[in-house]
Amino acid sequence: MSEISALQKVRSAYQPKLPAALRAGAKVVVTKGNPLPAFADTEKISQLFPSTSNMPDLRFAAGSGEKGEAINAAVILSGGQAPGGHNVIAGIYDGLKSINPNSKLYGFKGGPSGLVDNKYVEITDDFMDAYRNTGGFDMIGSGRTKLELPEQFDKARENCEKLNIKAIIIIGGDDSNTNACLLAEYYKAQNAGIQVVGCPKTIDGDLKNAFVETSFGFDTACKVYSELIGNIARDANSAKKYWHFIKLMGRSASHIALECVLRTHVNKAIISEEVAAKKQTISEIVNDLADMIAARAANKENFGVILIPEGLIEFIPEMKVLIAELNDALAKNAEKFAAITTNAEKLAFVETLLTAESAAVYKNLPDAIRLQLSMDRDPHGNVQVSLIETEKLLVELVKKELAARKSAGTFTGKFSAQTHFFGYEGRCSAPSNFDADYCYSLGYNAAAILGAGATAYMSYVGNLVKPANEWIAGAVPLTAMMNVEHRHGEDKPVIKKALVELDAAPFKAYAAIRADWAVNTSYIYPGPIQYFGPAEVCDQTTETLKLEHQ
Ligand code: FBP
Repeated sequence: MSEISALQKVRSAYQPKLPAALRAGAKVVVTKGNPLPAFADTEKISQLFPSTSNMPDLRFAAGSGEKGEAINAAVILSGGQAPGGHNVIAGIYDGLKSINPNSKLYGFKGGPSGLVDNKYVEITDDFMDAYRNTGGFDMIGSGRTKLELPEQFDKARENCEKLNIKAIIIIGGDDSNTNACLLAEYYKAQNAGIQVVGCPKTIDGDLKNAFVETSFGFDTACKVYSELIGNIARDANSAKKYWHFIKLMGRSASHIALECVLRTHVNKAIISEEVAAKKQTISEIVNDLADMIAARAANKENFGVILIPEGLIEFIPEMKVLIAELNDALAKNAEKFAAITTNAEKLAFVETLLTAESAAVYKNLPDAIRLQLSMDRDPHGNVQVSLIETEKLLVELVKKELAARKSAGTFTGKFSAQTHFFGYEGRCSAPSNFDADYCYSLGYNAAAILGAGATAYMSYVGNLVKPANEWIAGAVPLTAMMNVEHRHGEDKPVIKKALVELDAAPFKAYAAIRADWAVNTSYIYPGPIQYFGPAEVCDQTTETLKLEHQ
């Protein structure tokens, strides 16, 4: 590896903390709980997963340090980057070696496709050491290929057999762990002798449930974004001349926006799930923002910070209908649309394809957004909502609303806005102490699951609001988190994605204080992640986790 930073040099020596159950090695004493059926659609899940449903959860206690059989295992990273992925691999590597020094770990490259295409690297001490406590997924790469077809499973099995691999660990989000479960079921039903274990990854924070407290990466990503938001809030409060509209990553759920507002106390975080629950229209959202801006202007505070979740647009009922109509109409009229040469004609043509209600919504949007909605499509013909510049859309609409109020004499303040999008800035940061410890523990624990001979489990490390030495370790059956959902015209078994719950503690905490934060300048400036220093600065977890579990 080329030159590394001074921080990375020192940080590479950091020894992540493990739960007590794992400190004597990954060969652990296992206690089985009661069989855990799927939390919903129980019968259907039992039918679809005859070999892996209704398994008990497992709790681990420290073993005597005895060794077990050597295990050859494969690891893949799946989906978007999240801080701490390399530490999960380090945990698996050290855990496997603690069971038997002859164990081997193969990293399959570029995500799930690496397993099918047989692209791998054997992980050695030196190779592993270069990536300990670092951010990124560059050690073996990641990808978004879905591993879900029997042909892929057979090919992966063939490739594993060549290397005598008896276990696959999939580090991924809800979809990747759903696919881990399908793979585990397939192999178990075939008696293939390959265990499959999942680890919960995603900065979005939407892989959590009664069994999983949080996905890794959420902690670090939110801390990075909160540092940047705090810096912007301080700039806003210094210059007193801009409203900052900040879009935050998180494809669908608003957990990141909620956590960041709780950390920084900025004026507003729009929560998509609330917008959907209240069936808010885009003009209601814009009016709310304009009211807040006017209220602050009345206090001579013509500045502020607003957080916008990446997935907002799809949670606004009228926009959801519009997007669905556009997807459908443009798929049917792709050739005609492509033949039109000017943007103005394209927009006019699209309008003729929509119902009267959607055409009215479409017409009211700024041209740039109308073009983004009509043009940026993914390979399946769907609009790429994450590319829609919602932050700019809201600025344009708020500007229009305030101009109208100014003409009517009901707004006398100033409105000048800046837009930002924070996403990739947070995904590859060096993991916070929390994520460094949590990820290493998840990986080490995954090795313990393999040592216990289990398959179709997710690595579980819990009690996370307590210091790491009080964390508990175990495993949760993947099928316990599944339900059946209608996706792309079919009923499919999937791990349920966790959206922000409006009756849960994190949202309620925000709802209780937001009227104050909206009007009064109450900013907190969290500053950068600290790796060395007092525990109250370095080892704190997220506000979300604290509120959910204390
Ligand atoms: P995962 O769900 O795979 O963890 O990815 C999440 C995410 O970071 C979202 O927050 C974001 O919308 C998306 O990935 C961006 O994807 P890409 O890396 O393909 O641009």
